[in-house]
Amino acid sequence: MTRRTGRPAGAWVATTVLSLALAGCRGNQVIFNPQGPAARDIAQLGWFLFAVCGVVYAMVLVALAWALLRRRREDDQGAGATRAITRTVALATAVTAALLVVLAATSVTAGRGLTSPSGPGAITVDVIGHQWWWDFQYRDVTPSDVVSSPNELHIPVGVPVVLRAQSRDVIHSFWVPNLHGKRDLIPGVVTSLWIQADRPGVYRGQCAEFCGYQHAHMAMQVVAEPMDAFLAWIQRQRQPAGDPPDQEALRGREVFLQSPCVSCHTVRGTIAGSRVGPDLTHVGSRLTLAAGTLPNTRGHLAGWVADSQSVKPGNRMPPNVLTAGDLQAVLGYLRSLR
Ligand code: HEC
Ligand SMILES: [Cu+2]
Repeated sequence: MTRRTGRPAGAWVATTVLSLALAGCRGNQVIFNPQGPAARDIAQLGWFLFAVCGVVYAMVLVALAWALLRRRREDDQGAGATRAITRTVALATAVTAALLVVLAATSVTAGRGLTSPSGPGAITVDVIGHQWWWDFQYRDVTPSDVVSSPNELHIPVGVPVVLRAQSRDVIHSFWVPNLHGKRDLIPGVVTSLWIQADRPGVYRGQCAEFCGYQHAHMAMQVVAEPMDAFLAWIQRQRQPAGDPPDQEALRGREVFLQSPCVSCHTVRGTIAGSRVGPDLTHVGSRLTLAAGTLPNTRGHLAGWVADSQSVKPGNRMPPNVLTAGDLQAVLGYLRSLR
């Protein structure tokens, strides 16, 4: 029985491992699929190190096999043999030293390229880490035009974007593998990095430094789009919330503005102006809720507002106080904020 299934099982394992490995090379949160200059430099460095180390490893194994299989000879203890051994060891040491110098030089050069200032025309976005969500703020000369886009970073394709990263509480780490390596967000310090996307797409990133209970639910989406789409997006985001489109949303706004929601959330154009939680002015336009935890549908929004603590235990939003009717109205209002 075992013998008969042995081969197909082996083939099955091999196919599965291979297809998993290949699947891991695509995807929107994968270092093997670089979509910008910084990620490409990092991937190239990684492959180079892998290749050099692979060749060295293979050579060591060959030498070991040769040493094990070779027969002992008469003159192994002779002066000639000793000289040959000394020569070989000296040569191997020299090659190792040279390789280490080359590896150090390549990694320093790659590091320099990653930190060198980006060219003119770069746009700047402030990245602010919170337990457990991201705020992306687009500066503007007019303070009221500063746009906040929680958990969703929009960038124009082909343009360097400088990120100035800070934390409001503990250390977080910004990591979007398709676009760049990790950069820590440290309380009291502004760190920076720049990213650039070659192609339109949605890339996923995640906090890469353990930051407490819901660290694993601290993700973000990077939406890279052509410049005109990006400009249209930011133009829409600059607008304050419009008037509710229907009766339900109208009542929802009333409930929202009279409930504890306003002590933590901003909806520009209303009296809600607190920044403890994510800005909700355009919450209906986002892809996900609660830092990539839920898709942004009415059902998931309902689940979140009704009982966010069971969705993301320990998160900084207190338990719901709304009645069922009020909750429905607030959902209608939040969905209308696009
Ligand atoms: C004590 C502060 C606080 C109060 C009060 C509060 N929230 Fe929140 N809210 C938060 C925080 C913090 C988050 C982010 C949670 C996370 O992702 O970890 C959040 C997230 C949200 C989100 C998801 C936003 C997004 O883009 O991911 C919605 C929607 C929301 N709150 C609606 C409400 C509503 C409606 C009320 C009133 C019934 C309310 N909140 C009351 C702090 C608060
Ligand atoms: Cu974090």
